[in-house]
Amino acid sequence: MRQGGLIGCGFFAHNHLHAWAEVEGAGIVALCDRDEKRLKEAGEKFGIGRLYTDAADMLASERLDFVDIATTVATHRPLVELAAKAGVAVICQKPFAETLDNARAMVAACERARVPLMVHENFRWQAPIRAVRQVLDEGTLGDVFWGRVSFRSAYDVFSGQPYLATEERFIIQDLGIHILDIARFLFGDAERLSATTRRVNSAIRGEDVATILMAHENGATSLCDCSYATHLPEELFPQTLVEIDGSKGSLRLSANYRMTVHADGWTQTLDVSPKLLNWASRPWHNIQESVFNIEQHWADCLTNGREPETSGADNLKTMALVFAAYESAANGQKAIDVRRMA
Ligand code: NAD
Ligand code: 89V
Repeated sequence: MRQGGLIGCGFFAHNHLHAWAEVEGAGIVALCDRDEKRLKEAGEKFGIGRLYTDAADMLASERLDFVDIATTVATHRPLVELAAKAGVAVICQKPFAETLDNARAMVAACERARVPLMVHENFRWQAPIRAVRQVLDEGTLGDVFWGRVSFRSAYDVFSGQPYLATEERFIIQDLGIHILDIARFLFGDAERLSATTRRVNSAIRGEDVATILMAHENGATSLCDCSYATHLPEELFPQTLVEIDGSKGSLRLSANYRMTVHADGWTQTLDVSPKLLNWASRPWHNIQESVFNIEQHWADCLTNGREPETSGADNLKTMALVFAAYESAANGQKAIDVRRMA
């Protein structure tokens, strides 16, 4: 079994640890958090006794195959570079970096050290999103010319993740990043992008609404829209809805994981709900299952010497969309050529 050390035992890391306990071929043997209370709580909850308040100490004392970095963005670069220097493979949570320069530096550090690097970009690993991708792969819709990836909610994310209310940048950096990555996963890389943003909730610092229009290399147009200021009759957090039109048919991933495919004169509606893993809880179970899926993917990649889907190099392209969206919104929706950025 590949042995991992987890850095950052906060809000979301508990999902990582539940999932690691079920992954085949890899697991967590040591924990690190600079907050001793959180460290001890996680150690007790998951039965892990090798505990460190300093990541360098953990890397020096343990024989690790990989580290799983689940801290917030500001610490990603020093921690990734530390692991690379120690010759240890790295998983890093999203958002990978606060700047493209930092993202490029982390990719370069891992390349120089010849260690695998995966960004924990898990939304594309959600079962409903994989189901949509399978329909595209089967060619049922023909040539895709239009798509929409949408996440609209009024769920209180700030109680579990208070830093989301105080960061200068909010929805694109935290949530839009997933939505943009799904758009790349479904429609391929983008050439041009333009965006608008708004802050509706005056109690937070950053933008909580964003609408992003992209022209993809394959000629498709997509719309990524996300909001934490949208009060709906049914709160759908954390569901991502998808609409796709192709030359032969259309697909709609609608509320409550219902996927409707219409092509060649027939219509089929499927339930593509995620599994409710035994440690998961609604409504987070969709995200929680995707954490297990991406961790299992990492273990399989280490075993087979394959590059992870969301490698550091791949994630530079998603990060480029994030920064392009902020640049466009700050400049009156200016069209940005994203190929020059990644
Ligand atoms: P958090 O603040 O609750 O936890 C972070 C933990 O890291 C804290 O306990 C902190 O003490 C520790 N830490 C920070 N710097 C450290 C260092 N240098 N060494 C050791 N420990 C350190 O944050 P969170 O809500 O758990 O989010 C963590 C990351 O996960 C963020 O980047 C967030 O965007 C991401 N996240 C991802 C998803 C997803 O679905 N992919 C969901 C939620 C959060
Ligand atoms: O997935 C995430 O990154 C979370 C949330 C779904 C709340 O936006 O921060």
